[in-house]
Formats: sequence, structure tokens, C-alpha cells
Amino acid sequence: MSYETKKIRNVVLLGHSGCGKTTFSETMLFEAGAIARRGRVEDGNTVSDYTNIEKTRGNSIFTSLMNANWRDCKINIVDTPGLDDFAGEVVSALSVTDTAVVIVNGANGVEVGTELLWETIGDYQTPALFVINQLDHSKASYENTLEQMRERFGPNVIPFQYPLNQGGDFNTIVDALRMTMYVFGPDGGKPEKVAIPDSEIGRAQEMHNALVEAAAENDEGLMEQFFEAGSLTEEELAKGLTIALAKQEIFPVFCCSAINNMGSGRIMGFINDIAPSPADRENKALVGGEVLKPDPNDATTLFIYKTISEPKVGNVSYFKVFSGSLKTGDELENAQNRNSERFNQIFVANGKERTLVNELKAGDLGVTVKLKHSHTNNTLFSGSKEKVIRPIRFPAPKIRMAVSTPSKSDIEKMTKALHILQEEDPTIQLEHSRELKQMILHGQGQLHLDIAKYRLEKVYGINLVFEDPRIPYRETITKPADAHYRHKKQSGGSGQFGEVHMRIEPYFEGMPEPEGLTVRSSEIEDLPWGGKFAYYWCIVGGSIDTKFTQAIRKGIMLRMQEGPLTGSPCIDIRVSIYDGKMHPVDSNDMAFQTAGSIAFKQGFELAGSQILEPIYRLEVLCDSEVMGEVMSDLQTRRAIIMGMDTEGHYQKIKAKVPLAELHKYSSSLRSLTQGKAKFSQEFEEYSLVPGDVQQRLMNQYKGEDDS
Ligand SMILES: Nc1nc2c(ncn2[C@@H]2O[C@H](COP(=O)(O)OP(=O)(O)O)[C@@H](O)[C@H]2O)c(=O)[nH]1
Ligand SMILES: [Mg+2]
Repeated sequence: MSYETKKIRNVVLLGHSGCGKTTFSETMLFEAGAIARRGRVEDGNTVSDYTNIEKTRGNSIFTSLMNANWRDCKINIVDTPGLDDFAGEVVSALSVTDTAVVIVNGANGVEVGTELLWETIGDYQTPALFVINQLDHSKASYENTLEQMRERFGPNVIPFQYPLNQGGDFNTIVDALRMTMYVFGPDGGKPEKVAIPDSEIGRAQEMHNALVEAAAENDEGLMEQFFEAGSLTEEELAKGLTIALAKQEIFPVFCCSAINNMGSGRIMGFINDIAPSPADRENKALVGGEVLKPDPNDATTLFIYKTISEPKVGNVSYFKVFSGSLKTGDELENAQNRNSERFNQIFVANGKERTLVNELKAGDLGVTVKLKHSHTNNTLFSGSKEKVIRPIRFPAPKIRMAVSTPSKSDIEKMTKALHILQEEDPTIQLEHSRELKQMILHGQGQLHLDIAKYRLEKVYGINLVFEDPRIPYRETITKPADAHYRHKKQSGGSGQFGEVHMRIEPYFEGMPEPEGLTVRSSEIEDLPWGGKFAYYWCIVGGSIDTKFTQAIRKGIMLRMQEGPLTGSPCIDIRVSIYDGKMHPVDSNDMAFQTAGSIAFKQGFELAGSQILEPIYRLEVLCDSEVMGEVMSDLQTRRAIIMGMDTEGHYQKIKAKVPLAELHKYSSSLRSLTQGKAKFSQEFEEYSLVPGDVQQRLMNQYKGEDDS
């Protein structure tokens, strides 16, 4: 059955790892009759955590799409992992959903994950409601949790319910929106509706008035009505709440014990009645920020927000129909690569279960298999006018690790498997670094990479080895030097002879011509590894024929590529060839290439040669209580603190840190601050390494060179 856009609700479950998202999704499916029996995370039989690795680990690692019919609506439920390492899964879910259900663990209060996710919800401006879960927990405190939420997320956090009891006996919720009370039986499920006892009326009424006021505030007509009548009708209230929710002017708070199946039904009712359908949200979905209305009669525009690879099936693509509708057999064009794709089968999903459907209308989420040319972030469209959905901005990598396999014969298999992982998870990036002679895997954190390693072993039978990634150092010089070298080889057959005299200088933009030399020709180029190389031909009197210009240059470039100090590329150097000698027979390209290379090396070592290291701009956001630890740790990493600031609830530390000191920083920061910090890093510049570091690197290279 296909649903009209207005009858669709796309909901994403967000929250700190372990707060109960997956358990909550299970109760939603059960309450809606989509499953006959509730699974448990501990038993590895929930709909959402269906992959082996999730069952083994007992927590979610991938987003999972599920759906349930509630009254006349279809609720698409996207369950997400709570750990920051899987932030990529969260942003892809937020790019296709219209309401965020933020689950907070009533026993732990607001946790780091909740705070980090709140920032991301803010970036997407997604309407959000809160569910205080685990109210059956012995340590549960609704009051403390609510207070922390208000403190952290602001005055728009508005309670719609409160528990009459908490802890092991929890079974009663006062609903201030409906002004009624729900009492659950021992097995949870459908509660009994009873009147609010007199002792609670005052508190409930006060809560009710506050949410009526909040609803009225966002619509002039309602405001007038509210001032005139002092209240709103049920219908007006619903209208006001829908507007306020869609504008992120209110963040309703509900109560729940997902493990005991108490509370999810009411929340689904609220989602059905009040939460926005795809048609109610102004969606600047198109590249360029234009709005695309989810009009089912419009041409079809579809966006792939996730791809997984399944044995025996191949690619499974998860998508949202942003406009028009999709029918079985439809052929769409891929906006990114112009290929045409035929949708032979379209499905709705419940975890790993997929059910065939004939049609999906604008706003709906679905699945298809075996698309040949389409990937995550691709838009597919019908009709002549191409529309491109704004790609998901995945978080930048936070950790890098060199990878290899014990058996060389497995390298190709490993690369193929890593590319499949990358297709499934764009926050995993594989880099073939010819410079570092390593394959580097970039990810969001140690756990993220460990999961990739685990999957390569279990799914693809490849034993992945992690090694410390090398640092892309650079070499340069700090003062001018002259050098010359005569290459002479006369052993049986054709000999080799070439002599080159050169001046080598640090290159900088706008530097004066080489003193005392006559420049015949010059070229300045951008080096593939960054920086500049200036090559000047200053030969007068023909001591070296110009036909050898490029051979000498080639010799120098080979040495520039693998500098004398650590074998790292050299940057920002000017070489002026001003004299030399030739032999009428034995001079050839090879002779002058060799002479150029060795003369350059000698000159380089006389010119105050220095190693440069990549410096990253680091921004650490942390709770003020852990700022001291973060700062002193940064000092042990040769960091230069550039400034401190506050950002919302966080202290922000800006620093410049050598990449060499940032290896596994994500794990150290997490353990140093118990997860109460997050960071971003970006390449900033190259700068000279300190003397002791230079010496250590040169000794190390020499050691490698000698071995
Ligand atoms: N006491 C209690 N435990 C819960 C509740 N909801 C979930 N849990 C437990 O909390 C743990 C994490 O649950 P899960 O649904 O995987 O959380 P997620 O990481 O947010 O998806 C599991 O052991 C659940 O059984 C609840 O309402 N009360
Ligand atoms: Mg989960």
C-alpha cells in the first residue's frame, strides 16, 4: 500500500549509546502490530540490530530503516547508533527525516552523546521531541533529567508528561497535553486511561497551561484566540503545536520505559497527530538551497542516502522520494553520472526484512536492490528538468591508520573489500599514498576502524593489519649554497661524463633574480606534493648544451621527490645552473641527470636543510570541568594554543598541533575526558620541526636507509 505524503511521518531515533533507542523502536513496531513479539538487545533478536556484529556487540552500529502503520499514517523509523564514531550514519538519517525523537536515559540524565547530537540536530534544523526513557531504572530521576535538559537545550524544552512514580514500580504517566493519566499493567502495552488525581491536578494544569501558551505563541490568530478565550480548543492546540514543533520553537518531553513497553503508544499518537509530514516541512533540499516541494504529481526526484552490500544480493540502496512517485519498473536518470537506472523492485523495510511494494509517493522512504551505477548521495530523476538533492556532508576524518595484510596475495582482495566498506560508509576513506608507500584508512575513531577490521575478517576473510601511518614530512632549505658535481664513468662500452655547477636557494614569491648570474631561461612550477620549484638556466658560453637542460632538471626532480634528510619531498627551492663541463662523446642525458641529482644533494646539505611537518588546526569542544586535562594533554603534544572561546555549553580550544602528535588523538581525548569532548582537525600549514625532532627523524631514516 502506498501512502499519501500527508500521511507519512519520517522519524529518526537519536541519543547517547545505551539510552534505549533500539529497544524503543522495538516497542513502536510491537505497539503498531508490525511485529508479534518484542525482541531484546541482550538476546540479539531485535528488528533493528540485525547484523551479526551488532548482535555480538549488543549495540547498534548502522542505521536501520523500519516502518509501522499507526492509525492512518505510515511512520518510517530510522534507528541510529549512538556512538560518535558512527556520526556518518546519523547525518545520513537526518538528511531524509522530518522529526528527531531524542531519547534520554532517565537514570543517567543528559549524556555527552545527547549533547553532541543536539548540535547536529541544530545544523539540520530538524523538529525534535524528547523521550525520557528508563524511568523504571532504580536510579531514574525525571526531575534531574528535565532540569539538565532545560539547562542544556534551553527554555523551548517543554514537558508534556511526567511520571507519577519512578524506579522499579514505574507504571503511571500524567499526560498534561490530554489532561489524563495512563496506568500500565505489568506487561505494559495499552494503558488504562484514568482521571488525574486531585493531588496532581495543580501540577498537571500548570504544565498544560505552559504548553498551550507555547502553542499559541507561534501563530498570530491563535495568539489572539488565546488572549480572548484564555485557552485554545483541541484543534487549535494541535495546529499551534504542529507549527511550533516544525519551527523548533518547542521540544516536547515525553516519558517512557521502553524495556517494559510503557509509553511508546502515546508518543506514536503524538507523532501521528502533531509531528510534521514531509509536506509540512519547508525543505531546502536542492543543491543551491532551493526548496523542493514533495508534490506526488511532480516529476520524480529520488535521493540515495545509504547503500549496503549484501552477500548474494549486491548493493542495497536506501532512498527517499523527494518529489513525484516511484513505481515498479520506473526508469530514472542519475544526475551525477547520467546513467539510467531501472527500478525492477521497490521495497519497504523492517530491519533486514524487505517487503515488495508497487509504488512509493513523495516523502516516503524505500529500498531497492541491484542499481548498477548509483551510490549514496546520488540523485535520480525523471522528466527533462534535472533536480539535484544537496549531498549529505559527512564529518571529516578524525583518525588515520596504515593498513596492510600479512599475505601480499590478499592486497587486491583487501582493497576491494575496503572499497565496499567505503561505499557503505562514506566516513571510511581509503587513501593509496604513493608518497608514504602506505594504504591509509581514515575514519571517525578507533572503534570505527576496529569495526572495519572486524568486518573484513568476518565477512571477507581478510586479516587486516593496522600500522602507524607515516607522516607526510617535507624538506626545504633556509640559506643559499653553491655546489657542483662531476659524474664520470668510463668502464667498457660508452662512458658517461657530465659536470654541473648550481646555486640552490630557498624559493619565495617575488624573489630577485639570482645574483651575478645571467638568466637564459627559467620555469617556476607548482609541485604535485605542494610548494614550488624554480629551475633557472644561467649557462653562458655553452659550457653545457641546452639539450641537457631537462636531463639535469630530471635528476634534480628525482632527488626533490625523495629528499636527502628523510626521503620526503622537497619544496620551495630555486636551482640555477650556471656552469659545467661536457665531453663530446661521453656526455648524455643519463650522465647529466646523475650529475644534477648529486650536485643538488650536496648543495641541499650545505643550504641549512630543514624538515617541515604538517601542522593541523585543532578545535576541541569540551566541558569546562575537563578543560584542564585537555590543555595539559595538548601541551605534551607540542601544541600552540591559538585561543579559547565558548560555544554554547562548551569551552572551545583552538590550537595548532603537529600531525605527528595527533595519532589516535580521538581515543586519548575520549578516555581523558570520559567522552566529554569532541574535536575537529584540518590541515593548516607546514612548519619547521624542532632541532631534536629533526635529528631523531634523520637518524631514523638513516637507520632505515642502512638496513
Ligand atoms: N531499565 C531499562 N533498561 C532499558 C530500557 N530501554 C533500554 N534498556 C536497556 O539499555 C540497554 C541499551 O538499550 P538499546 O536499546 O540498545 O540502546 P541504544 O544504544 O540507544 O539503542 C539494553 O541493555 C536495554 O535492555 C528501559 O526503559 N529501562
Ligand atoms: Mg541501538
